[in-house]
This record gives sequence, structure tokens and C-alpha cells, in this order.
Amino acid sequence: MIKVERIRKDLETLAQFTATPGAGVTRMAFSPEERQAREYLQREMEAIGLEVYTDAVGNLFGRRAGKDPEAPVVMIGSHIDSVKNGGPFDGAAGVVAALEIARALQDMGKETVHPIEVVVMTEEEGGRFGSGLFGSRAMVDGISQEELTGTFDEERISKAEAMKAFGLDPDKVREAVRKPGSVKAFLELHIEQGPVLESTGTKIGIVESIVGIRTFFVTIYGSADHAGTTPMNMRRDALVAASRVITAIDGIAREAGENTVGTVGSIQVKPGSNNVVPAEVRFSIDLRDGDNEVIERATAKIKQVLAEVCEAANLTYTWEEALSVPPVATEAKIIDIVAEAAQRKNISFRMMPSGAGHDAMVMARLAPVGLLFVPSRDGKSHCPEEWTDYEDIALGAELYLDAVLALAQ
Ligand code: HGY
Ligand code: MN
Ligand code: MN
Repeated sequence: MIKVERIRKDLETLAQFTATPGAGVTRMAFSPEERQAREYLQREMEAIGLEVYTDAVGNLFGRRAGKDPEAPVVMIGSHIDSVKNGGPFDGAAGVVAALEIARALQDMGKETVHPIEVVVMTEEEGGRFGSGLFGSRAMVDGISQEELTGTFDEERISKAEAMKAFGLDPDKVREAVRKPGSVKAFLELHIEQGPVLESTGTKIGIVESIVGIRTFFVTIYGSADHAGTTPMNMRRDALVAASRVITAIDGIAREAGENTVGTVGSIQVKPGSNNVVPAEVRFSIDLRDGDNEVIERATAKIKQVLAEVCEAANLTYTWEEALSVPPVATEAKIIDIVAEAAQRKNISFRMMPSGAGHDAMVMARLAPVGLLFVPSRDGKSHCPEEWTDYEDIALGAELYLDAVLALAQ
């Protein structure tokens, strides 16, 4: 059965693969730390006889054969890339739970009709190149050439170059696309990253819907001038304009809808010297809501404010869309299987929405999906303080073991 000690060992091992030891987990896509994490997981997959393979975009799979090799696979997993100085559970908890389910099936000597695939998705966070959900989008929609050559990390390395350096061939990304009907279901266990489960003393969150996400990047262009000799009325200050737009985004998000959230999480200022008027500012916009209409309206308002502010200040700007994923509902049948298993095992659960984005929201375009949350201590995530009890992950894995057996038999 599910063994919490194996879950603990996996997560404590993975947490060591970070570019910022002592300051949380920083494990960017196609980084040396990610390679170490993959190699560990690959060894663990091979140790229980899974057939290990990597697809054209770097998604890592451990395939457990079914009696019918042609039957659509039951896929279960999550991601191992992280945000900067993030926590050891975001994504990794779901990958480890999937691996542990495969171990439990092995221990039980269970044979299933459908093959089962443990999946480690690549670049879910988008922390390195700005466009996340990369591995799942590659399986569902395919990835455009401009995303590969037109998105860059902080060292101006393109995604295509990073993939090549990692041993992948960016010209083959379309080979990662999965045929419709080839996946029977996709299950993802994830930490809640919010306060609801802990504050209500509930062990499991069964997610009914996942918010839609739109990510944009705005660059405002002004002119660099001497901070001491340039009169205020002769400046074209890109940062002052950006600050007006960013403040407006906060107000628009607060008014757009009851659950709308709008975040400007990253900003770069050029040249970035304290005695030079900022010439160029690039910032991100992350908009989310359960209703796509609300996101659309908020986006239109932000665009209007940006145009007005820049026109008034005689500045130019660019607007790039990096991600657009609509809200999705998870599969009722999977919800029922998990709820029934939780009742039978006397594990407390509640239905809830997901304010965080997950690969499941993309995979929903390919197959029925399930998303299950386990509690986050103090509701914190995307920071070194992120914590989830191993026992809670084990409970979630128990429930998904039942779901995998129900779906794959
Ligand atoms: O941004 C998110 O919601 C997720 O953590 N990638
Ligand atoms: Mn995350
Ligand atoms: Mn995540």
C-alpha cells in the first residue's frame, strides 16, 4: 500500500536539487537542478519496472504496461520545476504521489487493463521563460516556433537553445502532441497553496473547477535622461507611466469580479541606474477568474488605461500575450470516485475551486481530469515556508490509488 516513508524520502531528496540551497527551492526548467531531480525520479521509476521515456519537450514518463497495450492510458503526475525561492511541495508532491501509487500497484501485484503513465511535466510554472504549462500544452495543442525562439530567460537564452542544451530537439516539439482518445484520464494531486483546507480542518480538497489564466508582458518605452539636469516637464519616464498602469491594474482587478485576481509579479527597469530617468520598463500581468468573460473585460480595461497613460506621456509600448488558458471543470465521474473513496476511508474532504493554475487545466482539453488538493500549512506556497505534512500527501495518494484502479481496470 501507500507508504508515507517513501513519500518523505522522495520529497526530501528532491528538495536538495535547488539552485538556492537554504533559500527555498529554485529549480528552473532545463536546469542542472531539474536534471538531477529527473535522474533521481528516473532511477525510482526503473526500480519498480516502469518503462521510462522522455517526449520531445522533455516530459518524463514512467509507463506501467496494461493488459491491453493499445488502451488509452491513465496518466497521473504533476511538475518538478519551481518558482524562484519556492517550496519543496509545489508540483513535487503530485509527482511523488504518482510514483508512490505505481509502487503500491507493484507491491500489490495489480494488473490493469489500461496502461498507467506517471508523468513529470516540464516547465509548468513558466518561471524561466514566462510561459508556463509548457509540457501539458505541448501534449494538447503543440508548441509554436515563435514560443521556442521568441521567449527568453534572464540570460537571454531562448527556450529552443535551453532545450538543445538539455539534449532535446526543438524542431520535434510537435511529436509530443497526444492523439485524441489516447489518454483515458489525467489525475493530478497538488498542494492547495491556500488556507481553506487547514482552516476548516479538512484533509482533502476535491477540485471542481480551475480558474482561467491570462498572462501578458507590457514594455513601455521612454527615454534615458540625466536625473539631475532634465527638468520634470521634459522627461519621458517609463517607470512613472508603468507605476500608473500597475496601480490601475490593481483597481481593475478589485472591481472586475468577486474572485478576480490581478498580479504584477515581475518588473525590469532599464537602464536601472539611480541617476538616469528610466527609459524602458517591462512588467508581467497575471489575470485570473472562473469566468472568461470577466477576464476579457478586465483585459480590455487595462489595455485602455495603458494606451491613455502612454499617449498622455508621449511614450510607446508593446503588449505581448504569453499565456491564455480558459477556466475548466474537472470530471464529475472522477470527483464521485474520489468522494466515495474518501467516505469509505473516513477521510474528511470538501469540494472547492482552484485559484492556482495546473497542468490539469490544459490536459482537460485532451481527457477527463481530476485535481485533488492536500493542505498547505498557513496557506503558504511559492515561498521557502511552503509545507504539507507527508501523511496528508499519503492520504491523497490513497484516494488516487483507488481512482487509478477504478479507471484503469
Ligand atoms: O501560477 C500558478 O497558479 C501555478 O503555481 N503555476
Ligand atoms: Mn506553482
Ligand atoms: Mn504547481
